[in-house]
Amino acid sequence: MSGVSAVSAAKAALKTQAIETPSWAYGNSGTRFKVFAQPGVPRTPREKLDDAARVHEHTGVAPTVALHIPWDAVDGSDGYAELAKYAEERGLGLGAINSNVFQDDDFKLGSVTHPDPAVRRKALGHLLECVDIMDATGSRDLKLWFSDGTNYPGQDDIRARQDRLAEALAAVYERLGDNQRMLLEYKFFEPAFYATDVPDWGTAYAHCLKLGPKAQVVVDTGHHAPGTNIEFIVALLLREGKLGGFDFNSRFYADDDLMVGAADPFQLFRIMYEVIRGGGFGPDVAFMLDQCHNIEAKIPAIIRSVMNVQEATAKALLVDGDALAAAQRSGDVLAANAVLMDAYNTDVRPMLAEVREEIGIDPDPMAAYARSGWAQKIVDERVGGTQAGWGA
Ligand code: AOS
Ligand code: ZN
Ligand code: ZN
Repeated sequence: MSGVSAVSAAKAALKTQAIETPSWAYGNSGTRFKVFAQPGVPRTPREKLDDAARVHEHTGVAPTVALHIPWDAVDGSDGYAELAKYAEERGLGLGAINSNVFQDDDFKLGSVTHPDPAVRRKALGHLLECVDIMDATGSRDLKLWFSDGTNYPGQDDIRARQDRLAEALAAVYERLGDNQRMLLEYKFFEPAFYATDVPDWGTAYAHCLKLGPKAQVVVDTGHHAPGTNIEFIVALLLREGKLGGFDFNSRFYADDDLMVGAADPFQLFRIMYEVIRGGGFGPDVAFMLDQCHNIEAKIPAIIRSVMNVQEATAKALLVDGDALAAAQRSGDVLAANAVLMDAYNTDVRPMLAEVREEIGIDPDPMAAYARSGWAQKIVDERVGGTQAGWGA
């Protein structure tokens, strides 16, 4: 493809990208040491949607918001339908429903893998309730992350816990509607330190494969050991038709939940390249953020994160596929690497500014938000904002 048509194809693709922001990123959050409360944070799910609407207004590519139950709980299925309507009135849709079977005393030794069947029933009940909520909100995806695991060798039976997990996942799968999916998230450690029940993509993949096509793996970029080649996992899952989406964030050490693209923009580019190469750039792979903004202002941090994903995507879209394939075929290692690096080293910011102008928004989302006065308005109007949920 010539330079000019490559750029226009990339611009057209960028206009179709959708990046989902998480409701919990708008609220106060912190580490186990301290929550630094920020003035003006949302007090209700509706106020989180108000903030998300600002992110969408200034970026043009953040049309849905992931909910977390019970952090975003409202009364009854009518309440969720009304929340969906509230979102729609602001140009938004409700996205993935995130379940929570990790913040209840009963789940100290596990949720769906707990040795006590009564606790397992309680955990399953919550997951099924989340599917009821999806029916009311029109959400497609149920995102399942389990903190289940053990801290000490011998604490529980590793194999039996897999059986219990499989049983619960099968019950949830059964309950899914035709247009609904379950996305199973893995995480190599924390809060369990000896053995986590869904520690890696292989475990998630094995369960999803058995369950069927509505079960897909979600890759949280922060959930890998240092040095893991995440783009390889992405390529493999896509090849197997099992990549359901991403929880994007950045890590330096563990599950840091920093702004995506902040710690390692090159890794994000490599991931996006494999997404595009594997045919995953489309509605079937959900691009979600899973971040917390503990010391920085939340809305601009989310805007910046969305822009970081766009920039990595734009660079990946600019990889000259023909030149790369030719270099790979001829075994020219350096030329092949140079093709990727040329795309990565392209300054795509002017192109993205044009994309924004072409869809009728300000070319500089950060400046537009700063000028909008929203940050001051929420400080003036919202008193007593709530904590997102971690450590609550
Ligand atoms: C936890 O480490 C995971 O990243 C989950 O995605 C978690 O459920 C999310 O951060 C909040 O729902
Ligand atoms: Zn996550
Ligand atoms: Zn995480």
